[in-house]
Amino acid sequence: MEKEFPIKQIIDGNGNLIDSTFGSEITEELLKELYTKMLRARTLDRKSANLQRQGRIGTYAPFEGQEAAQVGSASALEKGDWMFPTYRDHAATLTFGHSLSTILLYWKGRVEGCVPPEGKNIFPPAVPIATQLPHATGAALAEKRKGSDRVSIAYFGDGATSEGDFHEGLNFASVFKAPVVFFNQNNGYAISVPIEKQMNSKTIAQKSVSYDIDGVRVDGNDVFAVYFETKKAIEKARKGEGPTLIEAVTWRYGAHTTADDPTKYRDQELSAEKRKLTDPLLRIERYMEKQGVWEEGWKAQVQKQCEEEIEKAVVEMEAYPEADVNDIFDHVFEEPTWTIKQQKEAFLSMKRGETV
Ligand SMILES: Cc1ncc(C[n+]2csc(CCOP(=O)(O)OP(=O)(O)O)c2C)c(N)n1
Repeated sequence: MEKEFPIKQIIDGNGNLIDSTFGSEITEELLKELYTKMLRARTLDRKSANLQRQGRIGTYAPFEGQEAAQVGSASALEKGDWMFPTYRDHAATLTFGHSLSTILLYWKGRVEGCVPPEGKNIFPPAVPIATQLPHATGAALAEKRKGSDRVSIAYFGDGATSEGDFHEGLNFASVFKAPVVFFNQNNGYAISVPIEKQMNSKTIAQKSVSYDIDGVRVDGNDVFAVYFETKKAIEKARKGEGPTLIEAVTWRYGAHTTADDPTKYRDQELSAEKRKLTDPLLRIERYMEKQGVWEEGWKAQVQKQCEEEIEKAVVEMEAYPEADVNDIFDHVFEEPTWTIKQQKEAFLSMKRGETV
């Protein structure tokens, strides 16, 4: 099966161009654009993990290592398309138009963090695993029925492919030829469970065979392989030729979330070793060096801009008016049940410092 789904690569870990099919499309402008987006996302990711440690936001799910998979795929979308992310896909939502402060507000537990900018179809991050796949298929089908050429993309991890919703989403999309791209980030683990302990399938891409849809496997740390393969799948969906399952093989360098300790289940030295050859940002730096277009000064300038932009977003997030605690109780049912009323009363009296 691995032979039938070879990992597609355009630039290898040392920064060599190994597939020249898209050679002329890899312009200096595109290189710098994708690199900047990845650096911006990485800067946000590191800042968010620090903010959590300082108690300024809640639990956070880092994505360092997965920037190429997310930035490459999201860059292939057009305005008006639909994005269905998980809790780990902020590089994708940022690339597709979410603001930095909105992403931070989400991790502060604010409902405002789920609201996309005007005209951008970005769903709130799915925390239940795989539930967003049938949603993505449904939205794609709705667009098809309306006669538009908009498409959906659903993001999910390797663990999600063991859930019923993954299979329902793919089956439905296959039967009704929905214009949807199922974008899997195979980062090797579902929290602490390595992929070998979770499934006997050798690849995620091969799961496309059951639904008779196209399946491809790409190096998820090669931003160009991801970008061009996703573009192909999106164009195919837009033309009415149905769904595709993309498996982007990647690795998360950090913890599952800030509430998790990867040293308990994973060899961290191996992870650090992997970074030397697979880091998606280093790969582009090496490629640019070989092309003679890399300048440390340019990187320092981009890094500085990203940091300033993120610092501004943190100020914006922290200046946000205090949430109304009534909201979490008042929007459950139209008429609150006695249990909700009781919970609300208990919570408010606790806030007043009374013993319950
Ligand atoms: C329906 C459901 N079951 C269990 C969980 C608990 N849970 C949270 S994250 C996670 C692992 C998900 O792994 P994967 O799909 O590979 O995504 P990753 O976190 O690696 O990006 C699980 C089981 C959940 N959130 N939802």
